[in-house]
Amino acid sequence: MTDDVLDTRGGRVLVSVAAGVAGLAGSYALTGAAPAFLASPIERALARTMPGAIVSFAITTLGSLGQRLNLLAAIAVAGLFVALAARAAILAGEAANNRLLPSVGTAVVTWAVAVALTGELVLSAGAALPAAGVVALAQALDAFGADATPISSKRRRALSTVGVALGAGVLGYRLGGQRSPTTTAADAPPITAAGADLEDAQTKLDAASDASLDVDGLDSLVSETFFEVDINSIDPQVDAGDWSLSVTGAVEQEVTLDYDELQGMDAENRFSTLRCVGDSLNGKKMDTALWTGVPVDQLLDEAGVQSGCECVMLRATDDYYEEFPIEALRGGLLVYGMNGNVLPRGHGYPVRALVPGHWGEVNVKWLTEIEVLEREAEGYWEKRGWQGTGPVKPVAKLHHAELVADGRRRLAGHAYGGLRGVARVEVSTDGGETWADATLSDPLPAVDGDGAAEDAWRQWEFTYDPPAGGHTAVVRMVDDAGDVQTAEETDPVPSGPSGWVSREFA
Ligand SMILES: Nc1nc2c(c(=O)[nH]1)N[C@H]1C(S)=C(S)[C@@H](COP(=O)(O)O)O[C@H]1N2
Ligand SMILES: [Mo]
Repeated sequence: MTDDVLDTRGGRVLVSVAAGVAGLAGSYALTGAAPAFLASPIERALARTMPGAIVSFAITTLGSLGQRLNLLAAIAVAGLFVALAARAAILAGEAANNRLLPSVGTAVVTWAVAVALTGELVLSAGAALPAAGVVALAQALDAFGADATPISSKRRRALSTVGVALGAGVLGYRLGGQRSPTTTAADAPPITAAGADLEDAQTKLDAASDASLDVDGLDSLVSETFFEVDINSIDPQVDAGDWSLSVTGAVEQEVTLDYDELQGMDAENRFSTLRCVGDSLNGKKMDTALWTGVPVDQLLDEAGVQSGCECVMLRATDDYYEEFPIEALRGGLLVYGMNGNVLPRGHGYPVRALVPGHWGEVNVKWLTEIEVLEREAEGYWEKRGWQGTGPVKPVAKLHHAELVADGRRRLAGHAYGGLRGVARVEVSTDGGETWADATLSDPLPAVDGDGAAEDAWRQWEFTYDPPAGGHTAVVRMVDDAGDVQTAEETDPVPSGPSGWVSREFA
């Protein structure tokens, strides 16, 4: 019986797991949150195959943490692969009585697994070398401490190996984090497309800041940070030079467009609000941007649409797909710019669809194909129990409350009704008995600069003398047709939340 860590079962498991941690860390350090990261292809496979009930449960009960579960599971599986590679190499080395086999074997097998998963020959070394290094370290420590040392020293050797692996983990996490993309439009470079009118974009953005209500702490009319919802935590990385979009299926002729061609076409700058069907009633998955893109309908006309169901399927590089009426797409844009800058990776770089008035999910990012269908089909979320391809439900949100001078209270928020428009926001300070009109921000400008943007939210503000004792404030919006937002409360699942937002004040 020797005194080697690697001679015990537990020791081998410990070193293998440490190798798994180091392998993940090394991979992440080189790639950041990119498709070349070892866990990314596993996450995509999970996103494709995870049963809808689990996905919906995770998202609705755990919120954004739920959306990270796939990633956590993928990281665990990727780490396990590396650990198994290390364990096999350690055992093989012992069986062959070969001192090089454990580390070299770990490197080779981990590299092969990483290449098989990611297809990256060079970046896969990021996983292989640190994993092999941990195995070599455990061997070296064993070699130094092998001579008649007390058992505590064996434990110390094992802990040293684990400590080094954890240190590598922290370092890899930091380095990878620095490589990972920022997703706000403000950090992206300006648009350079020939077909885009940048002066017009700037004029509109200026108009938006003029129109914003003067309420400290209320989100501006153009969102400074824009929510993100993805089926994967790790976004696709698409090279604009390699990108193309095809119109396929029930068409007279297929049409294909590349990035340069798209950027040369006449584009428009359009304010539009997006809201996720999985948003909670008073949640934050609702934001507004100035989008720059080319109207889709000219492309559809060029292809000559002959759909039996008057419906289309949009597809993307992350294997996401959504089906909805062609009519809705006709009013849409192929977007490559956001707030005057290049569309950020997190929002679909190089090109996403913008479909006015509809739930966020049909605004397909990293868009590559518009398939005109003969028959209705289900989209990614509909296969998982959602019904989020239709028009958004109207909502007035209450995100701001403060006490101002003279004991008065000020409430504020945003209201959005898609193409129904926002004509009024009404506030009740007696739990819904009586209602008064809130002050609205001026509408954002329309595409041609005249009149109001068709599909954009408005801010509202209401200041009042609070009654003595407690009271409940309630808000609701009224659309351009005079219809009041429904009071009936529903969950986000399956077709979006409804009801009136209310808040109690003591
Ligand atoms: N390719 C692709 N497009 C996508 C998604 C996705 O996961 N993959 N998520 C959709 C959902 S559910 C929403 S709500 C919107 C969110 O857009 P944003 O992330 O730019 O805010 O993108 C939609 N487009
Ligand atoms: Mo969504």
